[in-house]
Amino acid sequence: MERKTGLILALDVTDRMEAVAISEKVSGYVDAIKIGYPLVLSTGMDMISQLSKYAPIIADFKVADIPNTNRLICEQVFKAGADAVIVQGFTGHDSLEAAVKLAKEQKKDIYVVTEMSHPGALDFMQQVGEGIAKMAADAKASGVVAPATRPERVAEIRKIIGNDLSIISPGVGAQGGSASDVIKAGADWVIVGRSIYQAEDPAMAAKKLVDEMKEFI
Ligand code: O7E
Repeated sequence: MERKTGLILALDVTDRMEAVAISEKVSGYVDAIKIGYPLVLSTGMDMISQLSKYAPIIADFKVADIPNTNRLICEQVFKAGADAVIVQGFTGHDSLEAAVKLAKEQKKDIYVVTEMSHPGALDFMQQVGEGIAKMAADAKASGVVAPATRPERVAEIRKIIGNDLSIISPGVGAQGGSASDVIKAGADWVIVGRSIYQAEDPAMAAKKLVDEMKEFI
């Protein structure tokens, strides 16, 4: 994924027309559009190819299965036109490696969830986040997902993965994180949903975030 703005739209709307209208409005400000269960379950897998004319598509299915099933899922998602798939890391190295191997064969990307951005991530995920980051680096994934709500954790995770992997970071705006703070901490992209798609003017909201990050990118 090429970094021009540092912004990824999380398009968690459930209406096809709305999804297309918002994508059209913000396409000049985003490097990718992340879509997941809310939109795909309500509209269908063809949403991936429909939106791919506006930006590269990151399919957020947080894939978490045995190696063979991970591979089968990723195959279908890439076939549908996605450029990247999000997988969970807690399933371990073999499950991750199956997804990464397939992605490399198809010149696609895998991003691995380390520690999530919501408060409940402190119950279990934070304890294993650093280990997952190390595993993602060893597996040569394209990058990891780390929480914009905790920039200090993003900085820790950056130290573990070095500069070969990217960090994409959700939790800006509605969840309380700051785009410029997390970019300064070491993230390459912020992933933003509600602050853009629920805004009166989604293009203006996206532009504001891009302007805020510009000097740190
Ligand atoms: O809070 P919002 O509306 O800006 O949306 C954030 C998006 O990022 C939403 O799609 C949510 O599912 C996702 N997300 C998190 O909020 N926290 C995480 O830790 C991980 C994700 C995520 O997208 O993981 C894969 C990239």
